[in-house]
Amino acid sequence: MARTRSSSSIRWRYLNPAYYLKRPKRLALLFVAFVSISFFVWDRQTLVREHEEEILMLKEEVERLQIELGELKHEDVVSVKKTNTTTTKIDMKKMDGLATDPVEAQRREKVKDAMLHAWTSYEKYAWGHDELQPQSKNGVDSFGGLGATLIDSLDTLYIMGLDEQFQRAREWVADSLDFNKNYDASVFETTIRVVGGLLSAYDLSGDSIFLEKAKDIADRLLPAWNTPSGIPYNIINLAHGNAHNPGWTGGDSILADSGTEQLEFIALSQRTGDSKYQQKVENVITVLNKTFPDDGLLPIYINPHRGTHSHSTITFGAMGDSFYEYLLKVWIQGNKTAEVKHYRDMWETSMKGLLSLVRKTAPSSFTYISEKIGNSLIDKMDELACFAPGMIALGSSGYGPDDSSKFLNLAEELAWTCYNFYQSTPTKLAGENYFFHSGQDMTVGTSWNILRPETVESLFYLWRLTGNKTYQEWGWNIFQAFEKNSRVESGYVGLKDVNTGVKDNMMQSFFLAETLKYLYLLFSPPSVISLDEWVFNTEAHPLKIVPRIVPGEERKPSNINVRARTRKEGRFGGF
Ligand code: DMJ
Repeated sequence: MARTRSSSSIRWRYLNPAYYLKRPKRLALLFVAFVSISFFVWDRQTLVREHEEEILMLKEEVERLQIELGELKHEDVVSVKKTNTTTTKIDMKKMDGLATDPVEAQRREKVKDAMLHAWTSYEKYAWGHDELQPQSKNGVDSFGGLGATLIDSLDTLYIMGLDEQFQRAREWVADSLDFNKNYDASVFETTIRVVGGLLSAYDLSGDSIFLEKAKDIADRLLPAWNTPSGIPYNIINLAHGNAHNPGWTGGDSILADSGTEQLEFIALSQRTGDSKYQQKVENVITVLNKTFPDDGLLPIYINPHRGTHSHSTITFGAMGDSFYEYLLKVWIQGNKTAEVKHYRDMWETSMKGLLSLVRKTAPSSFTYISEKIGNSLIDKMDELACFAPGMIALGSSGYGPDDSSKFLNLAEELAWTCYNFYQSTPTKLAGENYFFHSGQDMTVGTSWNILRPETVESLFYLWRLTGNKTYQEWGWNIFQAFEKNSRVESGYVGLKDVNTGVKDNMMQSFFLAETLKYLYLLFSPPSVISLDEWVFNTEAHPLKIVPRIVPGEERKPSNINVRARTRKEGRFGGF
């Protein structure tokens, strides 16, 4: 017991301060131990606090990224994944969830409703025919019975998410579309509407039936290029392949009709891997380039035997227009590479020529593009030439900064003039062409309106390229004028006279292919058919930009849409 008591009192003496006061070394040791432990604990706590702060920050970062990812996913639904080798598809239904301006969304719906009205009327009264005559409620075969309106509408239906309508049209293409017609078809019209419409439907949907049909009709058109110069005849019999030019041209080929097949035939070569289509149409540009004038302005008639131009009108309107448009667009379609540089060069030369045709009205100083015969300028501009502001804006970014803004300004000035072609009439719809007499600004010449798209096409490009919402307002005003004057019980009609509003009896196929599509895109996010990934043919059919094929070095076709896909397979392109 005595031993226990004495060892316990020895243990407790360490708690007695007097013990340390007598032993300063141990006191110092104790102090050092206390400071070290305190520092260690403080250090741990600081670390924990810092980690907690870091975790909080990371959590916030994760949340922010999740929100961004959500937004990007929405974008992806309506855009097309940029890839050279995968099929693309857009699901427009998801657009409803997009956080766009509510006014834009409402306007987009109104345009979609207009398309539905036009399409439903066509389905009801003109199914399978080229065009609908809405007043008499019947179909007419203005293009040989190729279902022009149906084919022209495929991509518009697809982009608008009108799936059932698209599907019914697809079945007609698969089961009833027959090109073996003893009919003298326009090479130009058949190419831009039928080849272009089918290729666009193929690029969007991935359904190989469209490519098969595009190849079928292109093969029937191809003999038109078998001329001494390679400049095509503009008319060909679809069953027999006999080609010729219309009598009223005096045997000549028309500039626009001969130089507006490049995009479609190059696209066909890319998708089939067969360069023969591309070779025929690119040769036309090579031939024209040999005698290309310094101002890049070609008269509208070309001799298909000699490959030289005849003395005739120079214009950015009827019969000239899309030749210039395709010089620029083939350069874009060719990824702006060295291989297609001559297209850009020719286009820039033509733009110098265009500048020489630009004049201003008095008293309001509207800028317009005049026409030319010989050395004389004619103060006239077609509404058809109102595609030019869009084309100039599209090409402006390829210049250096000074020229770029100069051309963009010109595009904006011309678009203002074109918009005023509409605003200056009682119906607020443009006539077919305008004359400019000093002191009177603009006067309608031919006063019909056949639902043409060129002005809204330019508004679409200008809105996309400048972000200026004014162009949306102008487009909306034009749309409302169509609604007011052209909408009838069974579709849409043109006007015989924009002054009186008297209606005609024709719903042109380009109203569904172009006018309504450009209006719809004017109120859609820019990622829908992005201009970085698609190029529109002159009938507003978007073609996917893919790598060029080099003739003579044929390889596997560009692998966009190489296998048929049904809509049930879901989205592709990474949505
Ligand atoms: C369309 O067929 C095409 O836009 C063509 O280039 C010109 N004419 C019509 C529309 O007006």
